[in-house]
Amino acid sequence: MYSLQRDVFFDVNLEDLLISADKVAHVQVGNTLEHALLVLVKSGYTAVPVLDSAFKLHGLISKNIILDSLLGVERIETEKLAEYNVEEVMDTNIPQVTLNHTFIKVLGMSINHPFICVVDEEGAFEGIITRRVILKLVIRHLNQE
Ligand code: 2BA
Repeated sequence: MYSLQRDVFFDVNLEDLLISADKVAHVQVGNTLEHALLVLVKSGYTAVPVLDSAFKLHGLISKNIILDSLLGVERIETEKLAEYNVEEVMDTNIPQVTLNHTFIKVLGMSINHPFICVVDEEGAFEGIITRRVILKLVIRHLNQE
C-alpha cells in the first residue's frame, strides 16, 4: 500500500525543479510560423514558449496552433507559414508561476498543462517545470508500507 504525506510537499523549493531558460527551446516574437514549426519539429516538443529579445514571456506556440491557423475552407494554406508571425496565433493564456508559489499549486496546474512557465516579478522568463519532473518528485515521496 502507498501513503503520501501532504506535509512533505510544503518544503519543496521550486528552483530545484526548474529547467532553466537557457535549456528551454523557444521562439521569439517576430518569428514566422515557418520558423516556429522548424523549432518544434527539430526539438521534438509539442509546444514551446514565445519570448521577446529581453526574455519576457509572451505566449505559447504549439504544432496544433500552427496547423489550425493554416486551415482554409478547402485546403491547407501553407503560404501562411511565411506570412504570419507567432504572436498573431500564439496562446496568451499561459500557465505560469513565480518561484514563491507552492509545489501544491504547480502540481494542481500540471493536471491540465504539460509544463508550467516560471517568471520573475517583472515577467522575465526563468524556465519551465515539466509534468515529468513533478511526477518524479511525487513518486519519490510515495512510501511503500
Ligand atoms: P511534449 O513535447 O508533448 O512531450 C511530452 C513528453 O515526452 C515529455 O514530458 C517528455 O517526457 C517526452 N519528450 C518529448 N520530447 C522530448 C525530448 N526532445 N527529449 C526528451 N523527452 C522528450 P515532459 O518532460 O514532462 O515535458 C512536458 C512538456 O514540456 C513537453 O511536452 C514540451 O512541450 C515541454 N518541454 C519539456 N522540455 C522542454 C525543453 N527543454 N524546451 C522546451 N519545451 C520543453
